Amino acid sequence: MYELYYYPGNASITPHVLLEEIGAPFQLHLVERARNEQKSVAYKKLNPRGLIPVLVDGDTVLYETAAICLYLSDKHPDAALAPPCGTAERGHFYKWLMFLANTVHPDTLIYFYPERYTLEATGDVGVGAIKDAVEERLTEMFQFIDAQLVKGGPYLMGEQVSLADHYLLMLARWGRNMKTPPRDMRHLRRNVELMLARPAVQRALATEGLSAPIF
Ligand SMILES: N[C@@H](CCC(=O)N[C@@H](CS)C(=O)NCC(=O)O)C(=O)O
Repeated sequence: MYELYYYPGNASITPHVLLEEIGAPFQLHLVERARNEQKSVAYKKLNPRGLIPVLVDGDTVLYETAAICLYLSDKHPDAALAPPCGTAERGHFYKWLMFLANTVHPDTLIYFYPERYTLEATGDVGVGAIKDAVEERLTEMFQFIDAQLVKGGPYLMGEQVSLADHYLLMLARWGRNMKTPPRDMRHLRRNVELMLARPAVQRALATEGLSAPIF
């Protein structure tokens, strides 16, 4: 049985949703962030980076959200979470997943933890400036995604939903308190609404106790 170490609404939400999509048995372990459990000696045996999520599959212990998602997708091809290997569609799918995981996701970390991105004691003003700048960058990225969806949506891969859309749902949700939130971008909003309507997504949100406003 899979085991997923999670915290409600954290990056664990995407692997959690995928496990629901797949329908394989899994067990959730709450990581107590209030007690900084992700930095404990025991947890760091699973993820030496001290970050959520971690997936355990027998002897296989994995961290990094995108890696976990691809691993689950590869193990469960029937769930059709990604286009077949060796196709042009697979190439475009990689492009989207890497863009989300390598470019958008790291900027969301700066947005949520701006104080970690300056060595100087810049005080509230400096930290606020970092947050403002990264919010502008994120807005531009979400607008870019919105513009791409105009061309070929409603999903990132066109007519076919993929785990990249699930990853996007997580990131769009995290942007919900921005001055120009993703929900104000028409095509991105449509994408997220379609994802939110999926029973697997609803089950994961309910289990994690996440209620409106979701994004
Ligand atoms: N690149 C990592 C980032 C994971 C990450 O930053 N997780 C956050 C929760 S969304 C976390 O564990 N934060 C706790 C901390 O920084 O101590 C991944 O994709 O798994």
